[in-house]
Amino acid sequence: MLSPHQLLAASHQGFFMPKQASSIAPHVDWLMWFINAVSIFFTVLIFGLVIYFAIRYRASRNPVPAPAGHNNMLEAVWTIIPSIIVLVIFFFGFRGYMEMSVQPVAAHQVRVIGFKWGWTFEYRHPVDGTPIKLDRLILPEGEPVQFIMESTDVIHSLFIPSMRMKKDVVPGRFNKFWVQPTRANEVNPYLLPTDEEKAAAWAAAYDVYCTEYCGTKHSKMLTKALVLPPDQYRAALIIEGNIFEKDGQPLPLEIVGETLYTRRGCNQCHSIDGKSGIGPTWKDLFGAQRQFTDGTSAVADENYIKESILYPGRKIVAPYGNVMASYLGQLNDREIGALIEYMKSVSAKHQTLGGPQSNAD
Ligand code: HEC
Ligand SMILES: [Cu+2]
Repeated sequence: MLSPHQLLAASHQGFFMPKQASSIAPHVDWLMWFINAVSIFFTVLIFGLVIYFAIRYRASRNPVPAPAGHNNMLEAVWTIIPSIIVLVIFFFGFRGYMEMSVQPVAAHQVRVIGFKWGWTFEYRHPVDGTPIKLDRLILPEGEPVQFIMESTDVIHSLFIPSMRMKKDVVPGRFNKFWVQPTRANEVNPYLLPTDEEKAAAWAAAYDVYCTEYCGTKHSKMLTKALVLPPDQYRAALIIEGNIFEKDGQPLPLEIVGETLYTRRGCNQCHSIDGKSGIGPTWKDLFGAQRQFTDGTSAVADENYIKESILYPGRKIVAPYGNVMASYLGQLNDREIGALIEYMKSVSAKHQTLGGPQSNAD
């Protein structure tokens, strides 16, 4: 068992806010503390004076009130000093805002896609430039990263508290933000052998949230940002770039499908244990008869599933709503094939003869 002190040291928690982990964080914190200090100072001053005056000039001691006059000096002082303070706050706020808004010329690029209810972070493969889609962030230490953010449904907001970075993710437009991480995580999960150790290392990475209330599972839009030294960052992307293989060996398609099921957020709405969620369960889906809201029906085969993924609005399974966003252009045929194999693997009506399907082609 860790002591509370060790837990605090292992977490990213600072005194009030998580420890600073980006180049902008000291500016944000400085201004926040300055505003806090000014607020506390004036709160104490004003309440102190109110109490003091209430006692000092109480009616019993001063039965005949003196006429309240006008004091030009006093008026000038309490106009000019607050104006100067407000201008100082404006100056530092504006400077920080400009620094956050002006995009660095050379930066790593990450496309951020917010959806109900998860995140997809799209990278480019460091060697061949092909897209890599992850549900967690990997960031290089000491190098600027630009986020190009969009939403497939409603407004979300990407927040990395340790980096003091937060920006809305809005449907129908791109929002940009950039960040330069300053503190690499101590443990790199990609260098660890077992899944448990990897999971623990990811758990110790920086927290990422959605901070714009976006519906039922808004609070489940949690993920992690892992900061690695640049060479390890590159190596991690190369490993992640190939979900179809592990250690150079092709993986069975249903295993790839299972990875996509969690990594691409299908699990937020579809269970595999028979419980219905926002969407129908995938248990025994393959080969089953589907009833649609328009009264028609069909058998769930490969074509139907592919159509449901690319054009979810065409056939709405009763009694569900049309809430699934299209994955057109987001999942390629090979990935959809893997998802279908995964659905088959959790469906009793489907038995593949001759063992699991390999994707070695
Ligand atoms: C926001 C919730 C949500 C997410 C995320 C989601 N779906 Fe759906 N999905 C639904 C709902 C609701 C339905 C039923 C209504 C319809 O047919 O559009 C559905 C229907 C389906 C169907 C037809 C199922 C059936 O029972 O006939 C398939 C196949 C499917 N989704 C695949 C996927 C895949 C693959 C992913 C991830 C890449 C995914 N969905 C992500 C909500 C979601
Ligand atoms: Cu959200």
